[in-house]
Amino acid sequence: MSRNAEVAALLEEYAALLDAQNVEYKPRVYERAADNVRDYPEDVEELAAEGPDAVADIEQVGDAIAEKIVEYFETGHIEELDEQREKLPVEMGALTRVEGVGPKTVGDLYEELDVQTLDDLEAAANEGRIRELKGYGEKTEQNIREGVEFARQVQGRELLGNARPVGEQVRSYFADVPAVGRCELAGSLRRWRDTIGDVDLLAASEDKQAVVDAFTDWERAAEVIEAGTDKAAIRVEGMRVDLRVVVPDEFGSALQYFTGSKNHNITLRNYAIERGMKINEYGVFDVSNVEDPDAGQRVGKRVAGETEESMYAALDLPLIPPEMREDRGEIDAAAAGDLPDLLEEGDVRGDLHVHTTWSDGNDTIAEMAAGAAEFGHDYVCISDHATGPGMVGGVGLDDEDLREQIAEVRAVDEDADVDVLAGVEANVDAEGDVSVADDVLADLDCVVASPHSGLGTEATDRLVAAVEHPSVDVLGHPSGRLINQRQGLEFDVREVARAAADNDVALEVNANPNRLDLWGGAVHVAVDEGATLAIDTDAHSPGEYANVRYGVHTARRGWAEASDVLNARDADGVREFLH
Ligand code: DGT
Ligand code: CA
Ligand code: CA
Ligand code: ZN
Repeated sequence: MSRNAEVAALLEEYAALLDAQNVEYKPRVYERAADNVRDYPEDVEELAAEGPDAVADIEQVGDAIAEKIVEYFETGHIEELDEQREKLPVEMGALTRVEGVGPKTVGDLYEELDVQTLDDLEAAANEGRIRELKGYGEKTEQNIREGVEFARQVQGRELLGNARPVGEQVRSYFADVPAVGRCELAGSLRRWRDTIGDVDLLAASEDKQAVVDAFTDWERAAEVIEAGTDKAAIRVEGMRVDLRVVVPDEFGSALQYFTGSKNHNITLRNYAIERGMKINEYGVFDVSNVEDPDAGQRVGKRVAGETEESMYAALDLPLIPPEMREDRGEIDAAAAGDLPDLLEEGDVRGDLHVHTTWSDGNDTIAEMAAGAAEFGHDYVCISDHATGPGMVGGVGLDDEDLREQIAEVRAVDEDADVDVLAGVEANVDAEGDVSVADDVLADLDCVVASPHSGLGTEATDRLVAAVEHPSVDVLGHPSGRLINQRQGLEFDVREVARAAADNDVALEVNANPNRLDLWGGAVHVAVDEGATLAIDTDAHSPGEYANVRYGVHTARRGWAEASDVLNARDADGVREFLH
């Protein structure tokens, strides 16, 4: 597991701090470098060990940036970043999470109003001080006031895509610690929730203290928050990581308990009580002959606990996959023998939504095709942005561009190791229409229609119209939300799903960790309505193909089976659906 994302975040912070001080040009350079570091398919830390020249081999990473990256891995700090942080002592991450507040605004508000924190920003907005500033009106102030509220709600919850690698890094570190027996992620991370409050880990050991010590000694721990004899918490990349250590015999019961969700556990506990059983983090206990089952945690005859399977089996239930443990009826389904046969990572055979240098992607059609082959896909659909509202800076393709691109896709397809399909990602306008000429639509294999504008409004009719459009094949990131940043469209998922099922349009589960759109609860409704899903990464470089796992587990949160998923079919099956 690499630390590429961690380094990328620091470069982005540096870019934002410079941007806030109106430094020209350099912020973009650092942002581009950050993107390429984040997407770099191998471990940047290993390059750094070889020195700055090796790091500078990464595209868009120059000597100065390469040296900073090496400095960071060697010392844990980047001196110039620390200097900028001192110059502009603001909570950049929290402030720029407010919609409409970018680094430049942060710079202005610090200069003029000494705004450093979300509290400062809220006070300035409430007291009407922002509207007094040059270039800032009443409307902006109002937007900021509303944005602060949203930013507060999401504060402290980390994206799954950032938290998951941290959890996996602890596990691989523990793989070399002799005292650690079994070790699993727990909590929301094991359930693949789209945001994570804290990272939970559970380890089994006969020597709990040794495991706690190894944990708090981990070189990646920026801080030890607390440490006891069988549990500890550290901070890694700003995230709290909780560890609990139990004896091997109680590993299954503890894992079941600490995986949650809380509501799943409550419903399961009641289910157990009705059957004369008691379930807790120490096991399942038969209390049918016990006078006072609440006299203690370990009262009754212990019938299960070493494995999670044994816990559910003791209640005559099959193991319920962690992603389903959200109290959405999974216990009843398990009891009735109706658990779905969930989609698995290996079921996905292609990607129907990726970008290239033709629009805002980083790599060519041929490179994206080669990347798809290397990832193990059978097919990939190139779906660059069409022009239209929401497409800034002339990024999108017009009809003529698309005609040319289709020709290139056909040429690449001849030699590629995967089937390369010609697609487009068209913007869904306010009427649910797409702005691509009919003859071009007819030549394309796949039309992904996605909302990029007018977000934050009620949009059921608009999305239903898009789904009913005769050329549309996939409704891309249906809500347009950006987790922790932008709320996205509101719509009646059931109504849109029903229309999608009726019109043979697939609903996307966009696997980008910033989107996860549709999300688990919505997937559950879509599957219930018989809609087909498309699990797409929206990759802008080959490194992002690996994000597909976030889409797969999000679909599993919605009880999806392989048969619900378009790109779990082979290439012929996909072509048939698109036709
Ligand atoms: P998060 O961290 O907010 O993303 O969500 P979780 O689900 O990871 O919650 P966390 O870290 O507070 O606790 C981990 C698990 O421990 C949780 O999923 C279920 C279990 N748990 C914690 N508190 C309670 C509780 O009060 N009652 C029950 N039944 N289980 C709990
Ligand atoms: Ca947690
Ligand atoms: Ca926790
Ligand atoms: Zn896209």
